[in-house]
Amino acid sequence: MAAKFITVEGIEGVGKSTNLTWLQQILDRRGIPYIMTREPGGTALGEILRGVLLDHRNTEMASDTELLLMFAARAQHLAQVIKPALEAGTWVVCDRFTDATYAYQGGGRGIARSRIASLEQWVQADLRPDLTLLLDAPVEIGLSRAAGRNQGADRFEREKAAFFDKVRTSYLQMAAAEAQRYRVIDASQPLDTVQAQLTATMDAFLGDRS
Ligand code: Z5A
Repeated sequence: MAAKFITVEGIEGVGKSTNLTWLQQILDRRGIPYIMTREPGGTALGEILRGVLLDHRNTEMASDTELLLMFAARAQHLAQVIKPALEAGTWVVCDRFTDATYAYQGGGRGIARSRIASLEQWVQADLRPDLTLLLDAPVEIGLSRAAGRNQGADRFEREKAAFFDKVRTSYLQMAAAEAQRYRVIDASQPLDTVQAQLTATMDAFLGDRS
């Protein structure tokens, strides 16, 4: 099986970080070589851009600036980390990727899908994830879990529930439109139930590979 590119998506606080650890254990048990990375970020330069994007003091950032910075970080990430890993036969598990741009900058900020699609084509050419795990839960659950972590809210986390509703709707529309690539996990359930869904989903995806 050629190296696969797996992305994990979902709204704020839905449990991506928690379930990435579980996913890591599943891949370890199968002896699959992989790297875990994230967006925005994943490279030294990308992490600097992440700092700019998340800094709550950058209140004046225009939506187009936000969009272009996401793709600038992504171009670096693809060149420096993602493509070299896949070419070397190493699987890539990425905490968010371009679907987050469609959901947040498209659905949330209202930027036209066609504009995002042209940047996607420019930066990625034909590279797309092989599998996207969408952790889905109502916005109030995600926000209350995130609030429970007791960290200072970043620029996105300061958005209102209505923003995250649009983001969630956008993710669910993409999942329906691209059912081949997407697997929707009901992340509103207790953690052990979510993990069981994830295990079953990965078992089906990985098949006999050991
Ligand atoms: N962004 C964008 O706009 N455009 C783009 O193209 C990209 C990103 C790539 C940073 O992302 C921001 O960048 C993001 C979108 C934007 N902002 N937002 N919102 P991020 O992924 O780094 O940040 P995040 O979405 O805020 O993730 P997070 O805060 O780290 O949340 P999480 O990873 O999904 O959740 P968690 O930390 O695993 O869990 C939250 C808490 O809930 C924690 O205490 C857990 O123990 C608990 N938890 C988890 N699962 C459960 C269950 N099942 N039951 C009960 N409690 C649970």
